Amino acid sequence: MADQAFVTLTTNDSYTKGALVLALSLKQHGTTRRLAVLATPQVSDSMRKVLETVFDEVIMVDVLDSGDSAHLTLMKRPELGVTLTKLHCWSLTQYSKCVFMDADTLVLANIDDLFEREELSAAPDPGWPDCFNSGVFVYQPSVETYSQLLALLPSRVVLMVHKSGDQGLLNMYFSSWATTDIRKHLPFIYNLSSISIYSYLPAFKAFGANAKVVHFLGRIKPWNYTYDPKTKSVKTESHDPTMTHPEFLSLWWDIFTTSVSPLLQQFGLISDTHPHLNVVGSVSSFSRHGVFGALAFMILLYPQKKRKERWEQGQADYMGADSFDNIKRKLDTYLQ
Ligand SMILES: *[C@@H]1O[C@H](CO)[C@@H](O)[C@H](O)[C@H]1NC(C)=O
Ligand SMILES: *[C@@H]1O[C@H](CO)[C@@H](O)[C@H](O)[C@H]1NC(C)=O
Ligand SMILES: *[C@@H]1O[C@H](CO)[C@@H](O)[C@H](O)[C@H]1NC(C)=O
Ligand SMILES: [Mn+2]
Repeated sequence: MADQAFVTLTTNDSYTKGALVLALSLKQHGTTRRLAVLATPQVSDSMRKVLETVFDEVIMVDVLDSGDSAHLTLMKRPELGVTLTKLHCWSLTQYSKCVFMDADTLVLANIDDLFEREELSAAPDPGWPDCFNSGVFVYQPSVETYSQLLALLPSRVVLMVHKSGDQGLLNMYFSSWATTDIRKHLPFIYNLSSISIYSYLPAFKAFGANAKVVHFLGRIKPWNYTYDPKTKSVKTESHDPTMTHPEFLSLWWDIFTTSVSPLLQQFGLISDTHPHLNVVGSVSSFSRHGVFGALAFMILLYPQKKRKERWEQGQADYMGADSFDNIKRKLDTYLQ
C-alpha cells in the first residue's frame, strides 16, 4: 500500500490545523495508506515541522514553479493560486493512486475502500449535481494529466462560473464524469446547510449513522469556533442554528485538543496557559461578519450492497433504490 496515499493541501497556518485533524482522523480509523500533504510557502516553518510529525510526506509546492501557463494565469488572476496548487496533486507520481481530501474534511470511518475506485471518482456537488464536488476525489497521478490540466488554465470562462476554481477546472477536464460511469459517483452525498439541517433532520438521523466523511463547506471552518475542552462543547451564540447539529464540530475539536494542541505546544506555537488563544482571536472576526449559521456540511456516505434488512443495519443501496436522486426526490415530496 506504500504506493497509494491520501493527499491534502494547506495554504496557510489556519488550514494546516484542518490538515492535521484530517490526517489524525484517518490514522484513528486505521488507514493502511500513506499520508501526504502539499504545503505552500505561506505555511510557517514551525507548522511545517508539525506537519512532518503527522504526515508521511510533506511536499512543498510553489505555484510559481509550475510552468509558463500557470505563471501567466497567476499574474492575471492571482486568486487562482489555490486552484493551481491543488492541481499539483497530479504530479505525485511516486504514488499509483491517491485520494485527495480538502483540509476542511473529517473522516468518521475507515475509507480505504475508496482506493478500489478509478480516476476520477467523486461525489456530486450538492449545489449543482451534474458537477462533482472537488473536496474528496480518487485520482491517478500522471505527468500527462497534470500538464493537460495546466493547459486548460487559460479557459477563464469555466473558472468563473464556479465559485471554486479548481472545481470548475476539474469538471471541465473530467467532463464525462456525470454521464459515463456510475461507479465513479461516490454513491451518496448529503448537504446540510444550517437551514436544511433542521428540515432534513429525520433523514439525517437515518443516514447520519453511516456518515464516513464530513466536509465543512461554509466560510466558517471548525477552527473558527471556540471549544471548551472541559464541557467538550463548542461555544456559540444561543441562536446559532448550526447548534442543532454540533457533534461533527465537537468531534473535530476533540481530535484537535487531544492530538493537535500538544504538538502545537511542543513546537512553541501555542502556550500551555492559553492553548486556544489563537482560536478565540478568530472568533471576533467571525461574529463581526454576522455569519453565524453559515457553516454547511456535506456528508459522504457509501457504499452499500437487500434493501430493508441492509437499510436497517445501516447498509442502504446508495447506487440503486437508495440513490441520492431517489432520496432527494422523496425528501422533496415530504417537504412540500
Ligand atoms: C487560508 O487558505 C484558505 C484556502 O486556501 C483561504 O480560503 C483562507 O482565506 C486563508 N486564510 C488566511 C488567513 O490566509
Ligand atoms: C445544499 O446547500 C446549499 C447551500 O445552503 C443549497 O443551496 C442547496 O440547495 C442544498 N442542496 C441540498 C440537496 O440540500
Ligand atoms: C477563521 O480563523 C482564521 C484563523 O484561524 C482567520 O484567519 C480567518 O479569518 C477566520 N475566518 C473567519 C470567516 O472568521
Ligand atoms: Mn472544502
